[in-house]
Amino acid sequence: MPKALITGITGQDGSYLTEFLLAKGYEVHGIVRRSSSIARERIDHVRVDEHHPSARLFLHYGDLADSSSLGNVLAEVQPDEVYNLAAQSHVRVSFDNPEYTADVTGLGALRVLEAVRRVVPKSRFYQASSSEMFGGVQNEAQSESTPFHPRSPYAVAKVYAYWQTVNYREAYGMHASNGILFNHESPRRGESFVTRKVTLAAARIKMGLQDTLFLGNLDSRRDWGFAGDYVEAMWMMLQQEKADDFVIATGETHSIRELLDVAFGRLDLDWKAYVKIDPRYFRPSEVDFLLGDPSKARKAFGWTPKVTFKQLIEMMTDADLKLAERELRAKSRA
Ligand code: NAP
Ligand code: G4F
Repeated sequence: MPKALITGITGQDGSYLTEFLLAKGYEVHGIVRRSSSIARERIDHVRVDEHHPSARLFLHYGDLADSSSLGNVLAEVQPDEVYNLAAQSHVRVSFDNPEYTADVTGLGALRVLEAVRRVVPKSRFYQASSSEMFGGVQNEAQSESTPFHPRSPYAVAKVYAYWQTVNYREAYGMHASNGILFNHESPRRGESFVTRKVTLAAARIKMGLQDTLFLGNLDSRRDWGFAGDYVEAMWMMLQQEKADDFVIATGETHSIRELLDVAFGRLDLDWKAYVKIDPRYFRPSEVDFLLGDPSKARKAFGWTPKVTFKQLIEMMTDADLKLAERELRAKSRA
């Protein structure tokens, strides 16, 4: 049975990748960090008693800031594939916590790479690289050959991790690949990213639980896909004979205003009556335009996205409406 180790298993992508790999017959191990309250909702539904003979999902304490924990877990698990998804992944927050972001998102990747090189050098490695690395103003589709121009501490850290991954491939012959993923979302997306913030607010407004939605820049454009489609691309990359770097995107770009149209429109609401601009949500430097060209991945291993932008936002809005209905029921019982 193949074994995979996932850092960031409790995050959006970690949870979808866990489901995907378990369905493929993998034994899945995840690194979780200690926190004062346990936040594992995204994987609770797939967790069974780790001591049960049929268990195939195991969690280990570790942290990307702690090399010893990474080496110890790798030595214990001996994985065939390592997916490095852990990060301080919020761009706005990276301006407030630049050094921490550099440590976890940048150096953290180096710590995982170095532990893999020392402990399980034959293991295949996936680095969660980001379209934020392209950053600076461009008006055409971004591909593997587009130069990087990072515009936040987060993006700078991701560029560092990207090049460390390339370097470990070239210097040590490791099977190490970068997935340069454009924004991908789902009902499990963190509530402070713009898609989820919008779909949750639209649903709560519909249920009378909220009356205003404060947002920042409505003019930026993103290439938004569905996280469930994107984790398949991560796995496909590691099944290639040769490691390489691939853009994963839909090839379509949409503005925040279009996102608002679809989410509020789904609930027969006009967003203009509820949205207010709050300067706190603007960034010191913005990435105005992201549009990915995924043709290299399509040619190399046949990956294409299945869920459209409209389907994605409607899926998220419907899921958040259920949550809002539950919240309202709980309130009226209290
Ligand atoms: P996410 O939901 O924010 O999940 C991040 C994960 O990293 C969580 O499991 C978190 O654990 C863990 N983590 C944070 N700091 C850690 C540390 N010091 N040690 C160990 N684990 C730590 O992010 P996501 O959307 O799933 O994204 C997955 C990866 O892809 C990230 O590296 C992100 O930067 C990158 N990426 C995401 C997108 C996107 O659109 N989603 C696009 C391109 C690249 P807790 O649960 O304990 O917080
Ligand atoms: O949803 P966002 O916070 O995502 P962002 O900054 O594009 O980063 C996400 O995607 C990256 C891939 O390109 C990942 F690497 C990264 O880890 C993360 O998952 O913001 C999207 C856009 C920005 O232009 C932002 O300025 O939405 C704009 N926006 C407008 N109002 C807002 C808000 N973003 C947030 N989070 N909150 C607002 O109120």
